[in-house]
Amino acid sequence: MAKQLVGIVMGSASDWEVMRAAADQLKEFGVPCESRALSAHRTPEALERWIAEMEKKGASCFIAAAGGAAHLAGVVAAKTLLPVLGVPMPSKHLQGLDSLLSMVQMPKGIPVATFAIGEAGAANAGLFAVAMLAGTDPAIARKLAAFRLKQTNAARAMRVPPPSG
Ligand code: RP5
Repeated sequence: MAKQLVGIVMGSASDWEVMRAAADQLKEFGVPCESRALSAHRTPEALERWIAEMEKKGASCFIAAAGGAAHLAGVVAAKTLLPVLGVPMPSKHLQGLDSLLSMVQMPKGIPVATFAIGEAGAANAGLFAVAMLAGTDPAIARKLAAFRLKQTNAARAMRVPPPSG
C-alpha cells in the first residue's frame, strides 16, 4: 500500500490562503500532509533539502503552488520522480494566467499535472492526490466514492427559485 503522505509546497506564505483548500481536502480523507513555503528562486537549497526529506519519509506525491512566472512546480518535478501536481496562484497583474501558462507549458520530458487557477485548483489537486492513493488503498477508495455520491445527491436536490412577481 502506498504511504499516505503528501507534500504541499508554495512559493510564498501569501499563497497559503488559497492552498489551505488542498490541505483541507486531504484532511477530509484522513491523508496526512506537510505544507511548506519554499521558493525555487529565493530558497532553492532549502527546497531541494525538503524534497529529499519528503521522499525519505515516503511521500507519494507533491502539490506545488506558485504565482507569477511560476517555475516552482517544474523545479520540484525536476528534483523528484514522484508525481507533481501544480496549482497556479492568482497573481497581481495577470490574475494567474501567467502562473497557469508557465506550469501547463512544461517542455516535454518533465511533466507537471496542472490544475485550475486558485482555490478550485487547490481543492482539485487535493482530490487528485486522494484519487491516486485510492488506487492502492481500499479505505480511501470507499471514502472517495462516498464523497462523490454526496456531491451527486446535492446536485440532484438543486432547485432553481421560482420567478419573482
Ligand atoms: C510567488 O510570488 C509566490 O508563489 C506568490 O504567489 C507570489 C508573491 O509572493 P510574495 O510577494 O507574496 O512573497 O513566488
